[in-house]
Amino acid sequence: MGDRYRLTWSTDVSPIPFNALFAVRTVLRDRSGAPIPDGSVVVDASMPQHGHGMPTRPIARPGVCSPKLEPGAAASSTLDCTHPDGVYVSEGMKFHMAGEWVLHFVVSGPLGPDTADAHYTL
Ligand SMILES: [Cu+2]
Repeated sequence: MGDRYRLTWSTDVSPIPFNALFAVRTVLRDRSGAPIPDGSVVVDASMPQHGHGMPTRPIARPGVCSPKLEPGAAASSTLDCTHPDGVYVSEGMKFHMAGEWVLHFVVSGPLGPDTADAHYTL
């Protein structure tokens, strides 16, 4: 991670299961520790020693959404989504091989874009 954000992550199943779906929960904060609810976190993973990724494509949950109503306009189809407490969840992760994995986090938010990698050995 660059120096724009603080990122912590955990999984819904621990340790990460072999060849089974799991979700990653990321908490995004600024450097002072305040949660950032209005960013985005995209998670992917790969095995650097094998040159391949996961067999699945994870999906980032939109967070908590409500219709965005603009003054004077009819109901809009636009949704206004937020991530209370800076919590972002990506579902559909799967590590189908034992070995070294790297989780890739691509962050955007009010402080600009950033990325982070985290190593995990299954
Ligand atoms: Cu592999």
